[in-house]
Amino acid sequence: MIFYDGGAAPNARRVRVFLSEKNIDIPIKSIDIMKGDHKKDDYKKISPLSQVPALELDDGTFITESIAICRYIEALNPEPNLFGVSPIEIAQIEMWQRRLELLLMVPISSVFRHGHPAMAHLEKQVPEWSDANKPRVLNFFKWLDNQLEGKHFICLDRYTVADTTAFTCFEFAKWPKIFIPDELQNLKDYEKRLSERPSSKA
Ligand SMILES: N[C@@H](CCC(=O)N[C@@H](CS)C(=O)NCC(=O)O)C(=O)O
Repeated sequence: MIFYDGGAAPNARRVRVFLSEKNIDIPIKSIDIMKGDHKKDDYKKISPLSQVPALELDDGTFITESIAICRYIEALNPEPNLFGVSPIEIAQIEMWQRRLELLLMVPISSVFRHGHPAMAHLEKQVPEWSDANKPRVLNFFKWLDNQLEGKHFICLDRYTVADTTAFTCFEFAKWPKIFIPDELQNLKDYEKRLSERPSSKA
Protein backbone atom coordinates (compact mmCIF):
# COMPACT_ATOMS: atom_id res chain seq x y z
CA MET A 1 0.00 0.00 0.00
CA ILE A 2 0.99 3.61 -0.53
CA PHE A 3 -0.58 6.51 1.31
CA TYR A 4 -0.70 9.72 -0.74
CA ASP A 5 -0.35 12.26 2.01
CA GLY A 6 -1.12 15.95 1.97
CA GLY A 7 1.11 17.19 4.79
CA ALA A 8 -0.80 19.61 6.99
CA ALA A 9 -4.03 19.32 4.95
CA PRO A 10 -6.69 18.33 7.52
CA ASN A 11 -8.12 15.26 5.81
CA ALA A 12 -4.66 13.82 5.24
CA ARG A 13 -3.77 14.57 8.87
CA ARG A 14 -6.97 12.84 9.97
CA VAL A 15 -5.86 9.60 8.33
CA ARG A 16 -2.35 9.89 9.80
CA VAL A 17 -3.77 10.37 13.30
CA PHE A 18 -6.08 7.40 12.72
CA LEU A 19 -3.17 5.23 11.52
CA SER A 20 -1.16 6.22 14.56
CA GLU A 21 -4.05 5.24 16.88
CA LYS A 22 -4.12 1.91 15.04
CA ASN A 23 -0.32 1.55 15.27
CA ILE A 24 -0.05 1.06 11.53
CA ASP A 25 2.73 2.29 9.27
CA ILE A 26 2.10 2.69 5.55
CA PRO A 27 4.73 3.99 3.12
CA ILE A 28 3.95 7.62 2.29
CA LYS A 29 4.22 9.67 -0.89
CA SER A 30 3.88 13.37 -0.22
CA ILE A 31 1.57 15.46 -2.38
CA ASP A 32 2.14 19.19 -1.93
CA ILE A 33 -1.17 20.91 -2.67
CA MET A 34 0.39 24.35 -2.27
CA LYS A 35 2.69 23.50 -5.19
CA GLY A 36 -0.21 22.04 -7.18
CA ASP A 37 1.02 18.42 -7.12
CA HIS A 38 -2.60 17.26 -6.77
CA LYS A 39 -3.62 18.89 -10.07
CA LYS A 40 -0.99 17.06 -12.12
CA ASP A 41 -2.19 14.45 -14.61
CA ASP A 42 -0.36 11.61 -12.85
CA TYR A 43 -2.10 12.31 -9.57
CA LYS A 44 -5.49 12.75 -11.25
CA LYS A 45 -5.24 9.11 -12.27
CA ILE A 46 -5.11 8.35 -8.53
CA SER A 47 -7.62 10.93 -7.34
CA PRO A 48 -9.91 12.11 -10.15
CA LEU A 49 -11.19 14.99 -7.97
CA SER A 50 -7.60 16.13 -7.35
CA GLN A 51 -7.81 15.82 -3.60
CA VAL A 52 -5.65 14.42 -0.86
CA PRO A 53 -5.46 11.94 0.75
CA ALA A 54 -5.58 8.74 -1.29
CA LEU A 55 -4.60 5.16 -0.66
CA GLU A 56 -3.16 2.86 -3.31
CA LEU A 57 -3.64 -0.85 -2.70
CA ASP A 58 -1.19 -3.52 -3.84
CA ASP A 59 -3.52 -4.54 -6.69
CA GLY A 60 -3.55 -0.96 -8.02
CA THR A 61 -6.96 -0.01 -6.62
CA PHE A 62 -7.21 3.54 -5.28
CA ILE A 63 -9.34 4.70 -2.39
CA THR A 64 -9.94 8.39 -1.94
CA GLU A 65 -12.03 9.99 0.84
CA SER A 66 -10.29 10.01 4.20
CA ILE A 67 -13.01 8.15 6.07
CA ALA A 68 -13.28 5.46 3.39
CA ILE A 69 -9.53 4.92 3.83
CA CYS A 70 -9.94 4.69 7.61
CA ARG A 71 -12.82 2.21 7.26
CA TYR A 72 -10.74 0.03 4.96
CA ILE A 73 -7.84 0.05 7.41
CA GLU A 74 -10.19 -0.83 10.27
CA ALA A 75 -11.74 -3.70 8.29
CA LEU A 76 -8.25 -5.14 7.80
CA ASN A 77 -7.16 -4.40 11.37
CA PRO A 78 -10.16 -4.57 13.68
CA GLU A 79 -8.28 -3.75 16.90
CA PRO A 80 -8.28 -1.27 18.48
CA ASN A 81 -11.83 -0.71 17.32
CA LEU A 82 -12.44 2.91 16.32
CA PHE A 83 -15.66 2.64 14.27
CA GLY A 84 -17.86 0.83 16.81
CA VAL A 85 -18.75 -2.77 17.51
CA SER A 86 -22.43 -2.93 18.45
CA PRO A 87 -25.15 -1.43 16.23
CA ILE A 88 -25.69 1.45 18.65
CA GLU A 89 -21.96 2.24 18.85
CA ILE A 90 -21.68 2.24 15.07
CA ALA A 91 -24.71 4.57 14.79
CA GLN A 92 -23.46 6.95 17.48
CA ILE A 93 -20.01 7.23 15.96
CA GLU A 94 -21.54 7.90 12.55
CA MET A 95 -23.84 10.53 14.07
CA TRP A 96 -20.88 12.36 15.60
CA GLN A 97 -18.81 12.02 12.46
CA ARG A 98 -21.58 13.69 10.42
CA ARG A 99 -22.03 16.45 12.99
CA LEU A 100 -18.32 17.18 13.17
CA GLU A 101 -17.74 17.09 9.42
CA LEU A 102 -20.80 19.05 8.32
CA LEU A 103 -21.20 21.48 11.20
CA LEU A 104 -17.57 22.05 12.14
CA MET A 105 -15.08 21.02 9.48
CA VAL A 106 -17.03 22.54 6.59
CA PRO A 107 -17.48 25.96 8.28
CA ILE A 108 -13.79 26.01 9.34
CA SER A 109 -12.84 25.20 5.77
CA SER A 110 -15.07 28.02 4.50
CA VAL A 111 -13.49 30.54 6.88
CA PHE A 112 -10.00 29.50 5.82
CA ARG A 113 -10.42 28.92 2.11
CA HIS A 114 -12.45 32.06 1.49
CA GLY A 115 -10.47 34.30 3.83
CA HIS A 116 -6.80 33.39 3.61
CA PRO A 117 -4.63 34.87 0.83
CA ALA A 118 -2.69 31.59 0.52
CA MET A 119 -5.89 29.86 -0.63
CA ALA A 120 -6.58 32.27 -3.49
CA HIS A 121 -5.07 29.91 -6.05
CA LEU A 122 -7.31 27.03 -4.92
CA GLU A 123 -10.59 28.84 -4.30
CA LYS A 124 -12.66 31.53 -6.01
CA GLN A 125 -12.80 33.46 -2.80
CA VAL A 126 -15.89 35.17 -1.38
CA PRO A 127 -14.59 36.99 1.72
CA GLU A 128 -18.14 37.52 3.05
CA TRP A 129 -18.56 33.72 3.16
CA SER A 130 -15.44 33.48 5.31
CA ASP A 131 -16.81 36.13 7.70
CA ALA A 132 -20.23 34.46 7.80
CA ASN A 133 -18.76 31.11 8.83
CA LYS A 134 -16.61 32.23 11.75
CA PRO A 135 -19.60 32.64 14.13
CA ARG A 136 -20.90 29.25 13.01
CA VAL A 137 -17.63 27.66 14.17
CA LEU A 138 -17.74 29.48 17.50
CA ASN A 139 -21.40 28.59 18.05
CA PHE A 140 -20.65 24.95 17.38
CA PHE A 141 -17.75 25.10 19.86
CA LYS A 142 -20.19 26.40 22.47
CA TRP A 143 -22.70 23.64 21.73
CA LEU A 144 -19.94 21.04 21.84
CA ASP A 145 -18.77 22.33 25.21
CA ASN A 146 -22.23 21.55 26.64
CA GLN A 147 -22.29 18.13 25.01
CA LEU A 148 -18.96 17.28 26.62
CA GLU A 149 -20.20 17.84 30.19
CA GLY A 150 -19.08 14.80 32.19
CA LYS A 151 -17.61 13.06 29.15
CA HIS A 152 -14.03 12.02 28.46
CA PHE A 153 -14.49 11.40 24.73
CA ILE A 154 -17.04 12.86 22.35
CA CYS A 155 -19.08 9.77 21.71
CA LEU A 156 -18.33 6.58 23.62
CA ASP A 157 -16.43 5.95 26.84
CA ARG A 158 -13.38 5.14 24.72
CA TYR A 159 -11.49 6.85 21.89
CA THR A 160 -13.12 6.53 18.45
CA VAL A 161 -12.65 7.90 14.96
CA ALA A 162 -15.03 10.73 15.93
CA ASP A 163 -12.35 11.93 18.34
CA THR A 164 -9.83 11.79 15.48
CA THR A 165 -12.13 14.04 13.46
CA ALA A 166 -12.70 16.42 16.38
CA PHE A 167 -8.96 16.75 17.00
CA THR A 168 -8.30 17.41 13.31
CA CYS A 169 -10.97 20.12 13.32
CA PHE A 170 -9.48 21.87 16.37
CA GLU A 171 -6.07 21.87 14.69
CA PHE A 172 -7.51 23.10 11.39
CA ALA A 173 -9.42 25.93 13.13
CA LYS A 174 -6.10 27.35 14.32
CA TRP A 175 -5.09 28.11 10.71
CA PRO A 176 -7.62 30.95 10.41
CA LYS A 177 -6.84 31.75 14.05
CA ILE A 178 -10.04 30.42 15.58
CA PHE A 179 -9.22 29.19 19.06
CA ILE A 180 -11.44 27.56 21.65
CA PRO A 181 -12.56 30.37 23.97
CA ASP A 182 -11.17 30.10 27.53
CA GLU A 183 -14.64 29.94 29.09
CA LEU A 184 -15.42 26.66 27.24
CA GLN A 185 -13.63 24.59 29.86
CA ASN A 186 -15.06 21.18 28.85
CA LEU A 187 -13.95 21.71 25.27
CA LYS A 188 -10.52 23.03 26.25
CA ASP A 189 -9.93 20.03 28.53
CA TYR A 190 -11.07 17.66 25.77
CA GLU A 191 -8.74 19.26 23.23
CA LYS A 192 -5.89 19.00 25.75
CA ARG A 193 -6.62 15.29 26.31
CA LEU A 194 -6.54 14.66 22.57
CA SER A 195 -3.41 16.71 22.01
CA GLU A 196 -1.60 14.74 24.74
CA ARG A 197 -2.14 11.45 22.87
CA PRO A 198 0.91 10.24 20.89
CA SER A 199 -1.25 10.28 17.74
CA SER A 200 -1.42 14.08 17.90
CA LYS A 201 2.16 14.17 16.59
CA ALA A 202 1.16 12.39 13.38
N1 LIG B 1 -14.01 14.44 1.60
C1 LIG B 1 -12.62 14.39 1.23
C2 LIG B 1 -12.10 15.81 1.21
C3 LIG B 1 -10.68 15.88 0.76
C4 LIG B 1 -10.22 17.33 0.71
O1 LIG B 1 -10.99 18.29 0.81
N2 LIG B 1 -8.91 17.47 0.58
C5 LIG B 1 -8.33 18.78 0.49
C6 LIG B 1 -7.23 18.90 1.51
S1 LIG B 1 -7.82 18.62 3.17
C7 LIG B 1 -7.75 18.95 -0.89
O2 LIG B 1 -7.22 18.00 -1.44
N3 LIG B 1 -7.83 20.14 -1.47
C8 LIG B 1 -7.30 20.40 -2.75
C9 LIG B 1 -7.95 21.58 -3.43
O3 LIG B 1 -8.82 22.22 -2.84
O4 LIG B 1 -7.56 21.89 -4.57
C10 LIG B 1 -11.86 13.51 2.22
O5 LIG B 1 -12.27 13.42 3.38
O6 LIG B 1 -10.85 12.90 1.85
